[in-house]
Amino acid sequence: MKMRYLVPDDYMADPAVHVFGDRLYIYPSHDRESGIPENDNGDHFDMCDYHVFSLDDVENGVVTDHGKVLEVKNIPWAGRQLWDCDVAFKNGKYYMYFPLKDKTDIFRIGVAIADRPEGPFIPQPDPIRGSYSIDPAILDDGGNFYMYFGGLWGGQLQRYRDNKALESAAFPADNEPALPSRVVRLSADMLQFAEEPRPVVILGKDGKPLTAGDTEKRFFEASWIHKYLGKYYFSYSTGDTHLLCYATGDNPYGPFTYQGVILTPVVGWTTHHAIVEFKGKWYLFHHDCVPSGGKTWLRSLKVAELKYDADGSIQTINGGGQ
Ligand code: FUB
Repeated sequence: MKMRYLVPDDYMADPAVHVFGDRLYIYPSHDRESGIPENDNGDHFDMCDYHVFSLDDVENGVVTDHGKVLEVKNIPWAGRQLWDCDVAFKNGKYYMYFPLKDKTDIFRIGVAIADRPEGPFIPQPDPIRGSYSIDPAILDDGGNFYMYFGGLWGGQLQRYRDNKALESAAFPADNEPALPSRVVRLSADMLQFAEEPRPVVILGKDGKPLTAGDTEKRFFEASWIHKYLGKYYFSYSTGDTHLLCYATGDNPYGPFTYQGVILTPVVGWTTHHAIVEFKGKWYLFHHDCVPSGGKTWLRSLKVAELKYDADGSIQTINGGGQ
């Protein structure tokens, strides 16, 4: 199939995608022009609501916009910036996990609940206890639910070690292990962490953890997780080197071994994705800034078919940028 823009009339980014029933649901960030100048802190990603989209045929189907399903103004603990969310289904309810800065400008992860996949989602009064940073992605592993999260720079992950806030942000030296994404099992009621978050260690082919200086391979943000032929595929953005990469492992906690590039750089700064199987084909949902003429904070949703080689490797897709 050809790459396809999914929502040509609005700016949407950071897709999380799941099949619920016989439809595919897309949960993106909703980009907007708020006039905040671009900076390394990501202040220009000043989103204030989410829409949900669904379709029944990825290649030709009409994309239904289910409208606004959650707004910053209705979240009791809100400060600003609704970034990449994800949604999970358990026991008849849909749980949306979203990162948002609280009133002290610290990112926390909140939960909102709906009766239907298209929302509306009603937020809990407080963020998840012990949550921090951004980009939650949920794995339903046969009824056990795991959240992967974290992001560098504006995502604030460099402000934490061992799940505790540092007095000030600290990056490892280039030859030290890279800062990892985190994984944590969710509580039975889906509203809290059931344990302390653990590091998602990515090993190089030499069996050693990737280092902070290995910027074309190490984790930066945009965690996603899917299973293929019994293996766990952890995928992510390398941020300032603009690649989507993946690593594979044998269980949800890893370690994962680096495998390669899924998507070369797109037009824009951020790259972010979801991988999902629907009606017998695999798809990569992602975004770029072509329709906005390269404005990094106004991104558009795209989809391309994703293919595996016989050994389970993912074939690299050309993002068309840089
Ligand atoms: O959309 C805001 C941020 O940009 C996301 O949380 C990151 O993953 C990046 O795509």
